[in-house]
Amino acid sequence: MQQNPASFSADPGRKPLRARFLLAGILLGSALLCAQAVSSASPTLGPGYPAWLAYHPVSLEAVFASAGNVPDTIVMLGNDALEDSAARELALGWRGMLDRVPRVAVSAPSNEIAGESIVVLGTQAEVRAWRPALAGEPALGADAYRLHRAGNVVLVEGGDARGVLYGAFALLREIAQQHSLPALNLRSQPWAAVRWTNEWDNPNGTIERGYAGPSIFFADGQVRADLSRAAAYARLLASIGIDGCTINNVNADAHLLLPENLKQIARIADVFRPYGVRLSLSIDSASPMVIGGLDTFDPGNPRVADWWRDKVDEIYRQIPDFGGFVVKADSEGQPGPSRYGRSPAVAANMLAQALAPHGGIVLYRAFVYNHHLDWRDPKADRARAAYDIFHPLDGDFAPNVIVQIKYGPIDFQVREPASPLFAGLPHTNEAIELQITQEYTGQQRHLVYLAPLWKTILDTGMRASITKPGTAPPLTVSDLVSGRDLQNQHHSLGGFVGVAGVGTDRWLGSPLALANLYAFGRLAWNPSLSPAAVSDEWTRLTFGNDAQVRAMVNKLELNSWHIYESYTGPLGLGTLTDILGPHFGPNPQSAEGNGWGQWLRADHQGVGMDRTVATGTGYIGQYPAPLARQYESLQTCPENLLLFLHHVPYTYRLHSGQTLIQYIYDTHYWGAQAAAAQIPAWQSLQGKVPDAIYAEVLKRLEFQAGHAIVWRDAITKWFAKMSGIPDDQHRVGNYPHRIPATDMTLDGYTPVDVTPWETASNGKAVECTGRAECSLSLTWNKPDGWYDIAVQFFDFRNGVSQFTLQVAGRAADAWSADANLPDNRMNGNTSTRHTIDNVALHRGDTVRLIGRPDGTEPAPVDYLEITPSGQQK
Ligand code: GCV
Repeated sequence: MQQNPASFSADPGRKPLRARFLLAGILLGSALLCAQAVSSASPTLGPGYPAWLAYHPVSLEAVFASAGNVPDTIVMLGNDALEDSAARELALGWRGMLDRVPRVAVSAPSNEIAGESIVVLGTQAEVRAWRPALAGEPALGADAYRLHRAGNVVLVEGGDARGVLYGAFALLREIAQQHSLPALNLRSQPWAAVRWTNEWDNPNGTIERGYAGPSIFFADGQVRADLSRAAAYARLLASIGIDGCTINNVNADAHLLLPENLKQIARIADVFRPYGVRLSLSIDSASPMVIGGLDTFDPGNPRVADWWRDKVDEIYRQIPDFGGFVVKADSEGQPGPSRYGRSPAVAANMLAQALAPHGGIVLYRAFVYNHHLDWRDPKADRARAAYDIFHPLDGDFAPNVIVQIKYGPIDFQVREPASPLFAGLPHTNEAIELQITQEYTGQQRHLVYLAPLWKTILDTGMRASITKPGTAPPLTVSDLVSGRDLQNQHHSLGGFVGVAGVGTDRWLGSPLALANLYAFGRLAWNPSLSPAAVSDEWTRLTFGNDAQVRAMVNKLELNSWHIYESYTGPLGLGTLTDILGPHFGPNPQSAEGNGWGQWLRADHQGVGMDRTVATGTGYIGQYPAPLARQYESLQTCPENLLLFLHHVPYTYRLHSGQTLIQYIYDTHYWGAQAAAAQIPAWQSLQGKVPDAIYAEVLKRLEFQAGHAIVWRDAITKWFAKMSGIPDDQHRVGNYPHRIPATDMTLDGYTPVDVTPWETASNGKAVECTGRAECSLSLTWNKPDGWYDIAVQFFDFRNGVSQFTLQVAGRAADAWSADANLPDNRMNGNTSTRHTIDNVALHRGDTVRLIGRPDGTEPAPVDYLEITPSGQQK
């Protein structure tokens, strides 16, 4: 039964409710407008891209047993903005999934609803007041919800109004997955109190480590006039239980705290509020000097404390539900309390004191380290820093301070062990910092579903329980960040922070990367969920319930981290990317010989940091004894962390019997092949997923397959040179189908050296400068046949060079170097592959590549690879 919105009217007998009922009508009207926007946007990737809130049609019978049972009325027991959002969301879901337009009513006396199927939304207190017998026992806590079916009532009951909103999203999730509702009875509460994203947005609209376009909050030094995307983002966050968002870069601009800017920032808080998302700010700890006119920012100075107290009071006048501060201090050039010989605890507590009267908190980041370490010192170790600095302060932090700890001791690498600091703060609130934006994991150009990586950390058993020593499994990282202490009691605080980096380009740019934002929220809510379950949920919500789509998308997501790890950094060595540049392409040498401390310690005999207690930096000794014992010994150290913890000879035999060096070669070849195999896997879904999403994902997977070859070749060549040990399958450095550009006949192109050498054939490529057009050519002198021609060129961020490939004088293909990759030099960040399949070549044909430079991009080319069609590359 389809209701016409125009027929909404209040019950004439219940006049006092009329105004509220009309309000509901207006709300529903806006919900419907929104619904239209969502449904027309869903097949596209435009501004209204709905991500997992796509609300695809479902089978009414599967969900409600029969179409007649579908509730057509949503009753709000309360009068709260969050409950309004819940009702609006249900209306959207009903429209998209059930093709119904539900009536929204603001009260539900029992005589009005007798016999009618209804959804009732209310807090536990409201449900008790309405129908005491329906209220759940035991009491629901903050943000918790209960979904319950009793006769004709589908109850969405919240511990508070936010819980009602979360319950509404949970109900929609159930429906979207076609779970049967008649026996609905589900309670859920968040694992940890703090579930925030950190956005690293700058006032000028850029985003540090963001890979999806400009900021949704700021442009040109101002808060955006149009905050509709910020509101839509809050809705996405609420749908996965995220309750806080820090809107600016941890490398913070103090000027955001100026009164005129706070007024504007309050507008963002206003659009977050209906979704229960509290706004917070990253701060520059030197603000009292930078914008406050003081001559010090010493946290021990009462004038500084007064300045912060006044500033915090001012913030709360503008933003009454302000969440608090995130602090990056004494880190990577940011000022901090060390300037005055003060500890992080002194700095954090001074801020905490200002925030406490308002209920605000401080998330003080443990990412504090010296980036001018002496790399010649074999005992120096950046991985030790967080524990060395923060462990001695355990117990010194105020109750509204949380120490925010990156998941690993270095920096969001493709694999790291859990930071030992999680176990080192038994008397301090802790949060784990995960990274949703793929800084070191392919920048959304490579498919990497991060939930399996995060789970390795969250599930790491860190500390034995004191109440049941030796009997219970050790407390895991997820236990510790939930606020459980050694006595297994809860601290008041703890949680999850996800560095999201969403931008205007459909949130994360890559449609499949959105599984990471979704997974972050779901794991922050319930870290015992499996990555597979979360992927499946996300897939069904995003693409619907088609079995083939589910199976394939899940397979792609779940295999992706392993594939990426295989062709980047092996066995815990780190991502092996360009750490002095954009952290994207291969450049292992960049990690060595500088003060940043991401050293590989590779030499001609072996590789890996010796972090043992016996002979190394002693880092392993920061772990609790059982874990330290396991990590210390080569025999028991998990092999996937081997090179993080030990310096190992290339000839060392892994448990499989394979040598370390051969393992590195083999996994890199396997990884590149597996990346290529993702393309036909995705192609099998053509016509089954929206065309625009299909095309966008295909484009990214094709890029990834080419870049995986760049990675494979660079890393294997680098290790072959370093170790002097050849690949026993003769693949490394031996590319029989490749013709380096420098070996071809050049017309206008000139050879240049490429740095690092391993990212181009023989360390050289060709560039076209001072001419509008250059070309390189060869005469085909192999048998006639069908061939795939891969052109390896460099695609800079600036400039759009044009390429044309001609065979025997006829154009075989033409393309633009328009990928906007994160560098303007020839190297592993920009090396790109364009493949033309099934080209007929005859002996004697001229194969010519014409390049037309654009601006500072000189149409650079590395090589052509001409392979019999169908043969592995
Ligand atoms: C915001 C890494 C990133 C930086 C980031 C820093 C941090 O070093 O590369 O861009 O700065 O981590 O987390 O503070």
